[in-house]
Amino acid sequence: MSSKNVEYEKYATWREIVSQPEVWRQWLSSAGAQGTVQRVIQNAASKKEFLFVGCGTSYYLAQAAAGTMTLLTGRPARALPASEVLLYPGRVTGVANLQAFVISRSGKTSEAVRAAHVLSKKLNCATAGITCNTDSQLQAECHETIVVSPADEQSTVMTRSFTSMLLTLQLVAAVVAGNTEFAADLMSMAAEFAALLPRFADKLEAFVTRHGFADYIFLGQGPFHGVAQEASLKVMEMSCSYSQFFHSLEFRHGPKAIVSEQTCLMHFLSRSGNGAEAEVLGEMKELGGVNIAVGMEDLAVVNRASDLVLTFPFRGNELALLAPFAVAGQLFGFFSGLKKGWNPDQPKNLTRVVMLD
Ligand code: F1P
Repeated sequence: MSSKNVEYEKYATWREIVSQPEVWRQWLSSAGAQGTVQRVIQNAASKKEFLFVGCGTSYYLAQAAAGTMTLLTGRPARALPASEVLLYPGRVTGVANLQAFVISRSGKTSEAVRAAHVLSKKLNCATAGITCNTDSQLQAECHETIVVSPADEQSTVMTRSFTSMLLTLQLVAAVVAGNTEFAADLMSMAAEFAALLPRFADKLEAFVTRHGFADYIFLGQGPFHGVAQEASLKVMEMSCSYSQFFHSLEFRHGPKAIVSEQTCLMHFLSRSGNGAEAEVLGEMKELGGVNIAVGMEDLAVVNRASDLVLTFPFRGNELALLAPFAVAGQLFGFFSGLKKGWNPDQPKNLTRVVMLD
């Protein structure tokens, strides 16, 4: 990282962002042996379907976790905002064979706690919580609750809490699927990303210094769509910018009308869909858009049409890259906010927890 990172150290948000590889490595090295994690895995292994529930960042985390669960286990998994469980409980079906996961960094968000209560106490659904807070109402509503305390944050904006709770749920999915190789991939990813994060930061810092945009687009398919949603929220929360997310190939079907030289598009390129996603990237360049490519392979077609390329060359399961790809969005939001004069530690209009009467 540039010498400027000394200046960034005053921001809790920055310290939390750059701490992620080490927090992941330490947490993942012990999480699997924790009694609560083992009980959650045992309960989940007997279920045929999965439901992941959260609010805001935690809902986008739910999306990425649901995609991972289905792709690893072959069993149906979906994500719902906590508000949907409260307003449309009829959308929760098949509870006898359903394992629900309620995700909340604070474990205090009113909608998340109330949704856990509806799931476990009204619908009699097996409900596991995951939080970063050691003292939360969520735990009282769930049958088991995983507490990822090393990932808790001082900041309002969620960064390492998102990635660490996601990695935990991916570890659960790996063990439920009997996929020990993927569990190992998560560990090796954490080790490899420690060296890459500073490079990502330097490149994004320089890119943001050179450019200013009127609007932002984040594109991803499969579980990477959850990462696109979260990256979009980071830019909104930290830079107060207009930002949207789409499935990569969906963007052609109308929304691309907004693309101009003032539009920045961050493409999360998966290995499974890379060719198709890279075509969209090339077409957006032709429309005048400014492309950031976040991928795992060095592709000439991507390099030619991108204004910034962030590559994590990883030979393991691509799903292990959901967390590090999210970090690209976190850094982009951080630098974009600073450039616009905002303080990432004091995001406009936001509170750390949304508590309702
Ligand atoms: C959920 C959340 C965050 C958002 C803000 C307000 O919090 O919506 O996603 O960034 O901090 O709360 P939680 O339920 O995960 O604690």
